[in-house]
Amino acid sequence: MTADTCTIRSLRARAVEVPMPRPLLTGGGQVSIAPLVLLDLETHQGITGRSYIFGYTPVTLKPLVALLNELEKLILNQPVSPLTLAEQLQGRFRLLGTQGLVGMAMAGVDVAAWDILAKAAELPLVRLLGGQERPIPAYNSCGLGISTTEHLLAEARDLVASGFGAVKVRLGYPDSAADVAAVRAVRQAVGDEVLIMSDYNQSLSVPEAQQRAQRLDAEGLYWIEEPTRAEDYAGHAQIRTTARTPIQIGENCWGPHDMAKALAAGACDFFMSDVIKIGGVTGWLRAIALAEPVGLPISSHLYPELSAHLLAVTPTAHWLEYMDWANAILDQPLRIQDGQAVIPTTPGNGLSWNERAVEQYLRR
Ligand code: SMN
Ligand code: MG
Repeated sequence: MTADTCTIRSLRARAVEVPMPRPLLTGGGQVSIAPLVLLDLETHQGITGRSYIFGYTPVTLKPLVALLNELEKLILNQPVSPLTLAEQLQGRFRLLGTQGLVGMAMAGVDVAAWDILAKAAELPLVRLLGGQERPIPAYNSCGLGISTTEHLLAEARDLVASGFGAVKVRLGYPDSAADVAAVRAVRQAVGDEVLIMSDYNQSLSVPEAQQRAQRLDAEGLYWIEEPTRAEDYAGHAQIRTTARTPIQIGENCWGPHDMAKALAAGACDFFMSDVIKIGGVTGWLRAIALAEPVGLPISSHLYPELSAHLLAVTPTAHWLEYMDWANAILDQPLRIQDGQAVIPTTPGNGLSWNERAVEQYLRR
């Protein structure tokens, strides 16, 4: 089977609500279930490409499925060429813009299309992209929401028990002293060797962020993520002028174009790419090309299964964000060994559904 013979037969989109093993309160709101849309892009040649979209809130699930059902009509019978599909869909939505759900739906199709190419070539995605399977350092992002110090202590111990060398704590408590107390609880639980990332989920004003970052500088955090509104690149640049701890942003950049603006503004020390918001595999490849010449460390956001392949071909690869939120509906959840993600050697991106679980969590 060669890739150029594949043409699109159908696009199936199903919404599931998967309970999260550890519900998470962030500075930007509560997440207790993973609202996912599962995509199956079928070809006339019998190869099916897969991807999923994290919808953030169940409110997006039905609109995303409806959008994908409309997108199906636009791509039916087309060759599986992610770049051509991207160009066509970008043109189609030029007047509307490709942020938000439209951009996410497009990226979902892109990821599934690349999966088809990899399967047709009988290669894992990482190899199709010219790389090789290698262990990818991962931090455990499964828990440590805003909580009591007792809970943080116990949870942090759990999160490193399986060998993770890094965890992420959510901040944005009512005051700076409580932020510091949360970080200290996690530090007490994990010891000095484990890295602690932190995430404010956009909850502070710029002056408040500057004050809190200054207090946190003494705590040895590995990064402070999204201290203020994601699109306020100037604000993040301002925070960087007084914070010693590196500033991480990027999960809310819509495509490499937003990323270019963030970099031009000097908004961050580290960048984390969300494979769906950045525009799929195609968007990711374009984003990492911006990072390489300036030596900008690239981490991933959500989608650990897919991001492992992509970080393996990222010249400035940094950390994989590990969460187990899709595990329940996956046939082969991503394996973590000694704190590192293990890229599967099966053809494609490694996503396949546990149909019994999908049936159980299906949102009709
Ligand atoms: C996050 C993203 C999506 C849902 C919950 C929390 C957070 C992260 O910003 O970076 O993991
Ligand atoms: Mg974040």
